[in-house]
Amino acid sequence: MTTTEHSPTAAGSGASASQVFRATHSATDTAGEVSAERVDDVARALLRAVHEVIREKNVTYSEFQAAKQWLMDVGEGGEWPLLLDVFVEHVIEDVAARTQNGSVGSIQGPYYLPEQRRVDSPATLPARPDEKGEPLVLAGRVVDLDGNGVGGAELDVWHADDQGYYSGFAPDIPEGNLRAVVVADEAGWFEINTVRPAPYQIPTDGPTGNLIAAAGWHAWRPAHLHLFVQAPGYRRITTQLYFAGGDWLDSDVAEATKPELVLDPQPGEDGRLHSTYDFVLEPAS
Ligand code: MBD
Ligand code: FE
Repeated sequence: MTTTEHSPTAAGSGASASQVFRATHSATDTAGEVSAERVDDVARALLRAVHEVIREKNVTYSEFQAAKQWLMDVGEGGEWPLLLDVFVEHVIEDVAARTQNGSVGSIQGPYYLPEQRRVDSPATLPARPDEKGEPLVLAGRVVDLDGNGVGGAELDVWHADDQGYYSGFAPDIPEGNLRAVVVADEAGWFEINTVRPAPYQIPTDGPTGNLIAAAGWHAWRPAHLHLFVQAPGYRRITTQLYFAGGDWLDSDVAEATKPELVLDPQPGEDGRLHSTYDFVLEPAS
């Protein structure tokens, strides 16, 4: 998968995100086994909601044509994954959370890349020799619902750098940078050494950024770490961790923060920021 050679544009990161999505989700994965009844029910409700907005807001022909143009641009810019993950995924996650008993989750977003380097805990995420950003140590334990350690649990971690850019979706960042599958020890303990990421800004030069600017919104997500936490026999957790006091924490454009997910790292004697977090896995259904 070549995802590194893109210009620093919305089109570059959008094309990468679309390409990765297609490569990691087969058509049958998503659309294969949906009954006509379900499609009828959901698609009809969706269209009804659109019709209702048009009537309520007196949407005009010229606004309709502008919307059509913009939707075409979203597709051509490869921004469907970005747009949907920013504005819709948090509600999908809310619905999924209704049946979840382990740790609190959050959205996946568009920038996960599978098959990263596996590193045993205590682990250091792959980083450039001169990687910018405050050194950060996240340590904790993966446990089951009874509080027993889950040995060998995997923490698939990815996050933006000190400039808010993700490897694979911005130019000049080495493949796999600030991404790894960290393997907890036999008692479920883990330690992850990395750097504190910066907030993320949606590219302002693409259709998603155009909408945000046209509406007078802001384009920022607070700084965050992404994680999948998983072990055989357990339901996988998709989550994010944020930083107390960080910018945009109370106004995430993707509405994906939760109070339980906010870290408050403190400087240790080694000069690095330290934080702890435990993950609770429930059995797979
Ligand atoms: C991100 O980094 C992200 O986490 C989400 C959810 C959407 C866009 C960019
Ligand atoms: Fe992100």
